[in-house]
Amino acid sequence: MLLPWVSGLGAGIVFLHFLQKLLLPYFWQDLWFLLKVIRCGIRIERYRRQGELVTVLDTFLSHARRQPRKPFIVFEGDTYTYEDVDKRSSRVAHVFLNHSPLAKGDTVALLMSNEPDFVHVWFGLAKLGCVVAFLNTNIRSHSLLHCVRSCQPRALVVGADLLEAVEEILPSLPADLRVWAVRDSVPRGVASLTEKLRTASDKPLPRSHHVASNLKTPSLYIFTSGTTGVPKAAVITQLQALKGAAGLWAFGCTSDDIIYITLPLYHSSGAILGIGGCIELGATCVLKKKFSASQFWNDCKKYNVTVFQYIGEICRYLCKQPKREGEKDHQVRLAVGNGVRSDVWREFLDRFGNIKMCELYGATEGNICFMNHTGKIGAVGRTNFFYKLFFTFELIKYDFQKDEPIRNQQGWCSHVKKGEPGLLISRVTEKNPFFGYVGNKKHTEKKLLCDVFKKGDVYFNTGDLMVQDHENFLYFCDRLGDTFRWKGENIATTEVADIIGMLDFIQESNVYGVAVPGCEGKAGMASITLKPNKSLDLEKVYEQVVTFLPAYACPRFLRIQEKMETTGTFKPKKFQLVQEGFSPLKISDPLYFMDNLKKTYVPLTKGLYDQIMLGEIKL
Ligand SMILES: *[C@@H]1O[C@H](CO)[C@@H](O)[C@H](O)[C@H]1NC(C)=O
Ligand SMILES: *[C@@H]1O[C@H](CO)[C@@H](O)[C@H](O)[C@H]1NC(C)=O
Ligand SMILES: CC(=O)N[C@H]1CO[C@H](CO)[C@@H](O)[C@@H]1O
Repeated sequence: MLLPWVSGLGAGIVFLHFLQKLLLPYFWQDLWFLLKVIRCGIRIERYRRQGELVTVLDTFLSHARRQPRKPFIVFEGDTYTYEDVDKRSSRVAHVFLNHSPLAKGDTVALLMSNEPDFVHVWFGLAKLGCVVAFLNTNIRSHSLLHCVRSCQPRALVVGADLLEAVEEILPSLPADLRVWAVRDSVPRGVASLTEKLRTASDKPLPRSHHVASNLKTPSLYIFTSGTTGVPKAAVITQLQALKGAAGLWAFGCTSDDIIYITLPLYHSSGAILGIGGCIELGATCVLKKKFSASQFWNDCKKYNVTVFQYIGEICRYLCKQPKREGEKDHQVRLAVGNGVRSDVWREFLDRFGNIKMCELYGATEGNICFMNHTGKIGAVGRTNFFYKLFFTFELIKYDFQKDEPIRNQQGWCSHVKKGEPGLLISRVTEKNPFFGYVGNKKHTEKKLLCDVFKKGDVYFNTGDLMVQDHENFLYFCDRLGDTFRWKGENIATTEVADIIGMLDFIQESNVYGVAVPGCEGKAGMASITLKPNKSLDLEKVYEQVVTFLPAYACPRFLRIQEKMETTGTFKPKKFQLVQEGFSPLKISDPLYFMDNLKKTYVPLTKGLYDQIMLGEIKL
């Protein structure tokens, strides 16, 4: 009697399974992912209710107690256990406690390359309840000065290899700012942290120093150019750090994973998703000073890496490497990151084996993020009924000529249809707040769109153009506004334009990014006009940009215009120029290309152009 019933049930299940595959092909993946997100939310909420706030640092400290001998960081062959990092960061805290009293909530700026001391100093300061501001290690002179000043730190800690950059600006730094270097011999005006660390105590610090009273208190400042103008420090609250740190866990990583971090730690992906994510799991990370395509797989094999973090460029550079024996012979099973193009994604999987590529979308300061929890190639994520309950985001119509969202006669914005690109905006609410930037209120307000669909509503403007397809997968299209991405960094066009504009023969300069086939992001182009009766000095332009800008921000192309066209609001027109790109066949204005060997800009000939298009010249 049981048999028909069982087979009936079986048939029913098979039928349901088919139905579900047909109608809701992603149901289980969606649901599974949602449950994870909810679990994470419940845990944070439970801690909050219990009045026991657990920050990323608290999680680290509990691992250090429970698994002191477990390797936490592996760097250039040396292993630092959880206990080692705990002790050394306590030393850092004691140095600051004794020599440069800092109060809870004070800001300390950190300028350091990827190395274990980055983490030691970060955690040491966190143990004192300080907010740590991570500075981009590529910036120099007045950009660096601007960043330091804008977050008003009480102290600045500098890595040994970056001390020269600080020496340059030392006279211009505020007199009461204490500068510490992680080096034995230091110039006048700089204190040696290394020396003090030797004698400092490694005793744990009382929890009262760092206990968080509220998860909305700032924990870090991370510089981003947002999508508007100069770099600004985005406020990363304890809560955001916690959420970011749950990323690897949400993608299915465990404490047994070994995570390879080659991305710079001054960005949120390296620091929060990478280091924070590793702490959340209690896992081990292999930290690399700088990404190297030729050493990548050797490192992965040598250290038994199972997970790595990427940006699109990393995957492309790895695909470009000469083929070798046994490329699939490694233990990497998962990669987390963003910006990999579909063609590269496919090639990568073909060549290096079945690695789960987990695409992630989210701005450092944003209040929204997407994950490819279904693994559709090319998509950054997927939305569904559940997701919409938690994150209200919309894709709205955008006017590319005017560079602003389109509003109808009543002044409201409107949604794009499925399959059409629209500006991604995300509702700012109590549950989904936007904490803005340090100091300058104007910058914060500029990132917000008000009265979008009704009076009084407020949205965070991501500045990113996205498409949602009929299956609700989301795809990244382009970045709008005053920035573009190149080599994994955000380039603030106004900052580049200001640097070029300082030259005495330049009337105006207008900077934007142009698409180059086969490259992620956009290559920089500066369109300039000359002052009357002045002539163009290409070597001077070259010298100016390489002196004042990080390598990735130097415009690859120059275009000399007779006259600069402006919009109704006197902003230089960009849309048309971006569309025209850099083809000497289509553009009659003189074009030049940056030549790092000759240390100047050279005329962009048809031959040069063809080589760039074929990918024969590395940009
Ligand atoms: C990697 O794994 C192999 C085999 O499991 C082991 O013998 C080796 O010691 C591991 N290497 C490291 C650096 O942990
Ligand atoms: C530019 O040069 C021309 C002739 O050499 C002269 O007439 C004119 O006044 C100059 N203009 C300016 C702005 O210096
Ligand atoms: C979390 C998750 O499921 N991520 C998916 C991302 O995409 C890859 C495919 O490239 C899937 O295998 C992953 O499962």
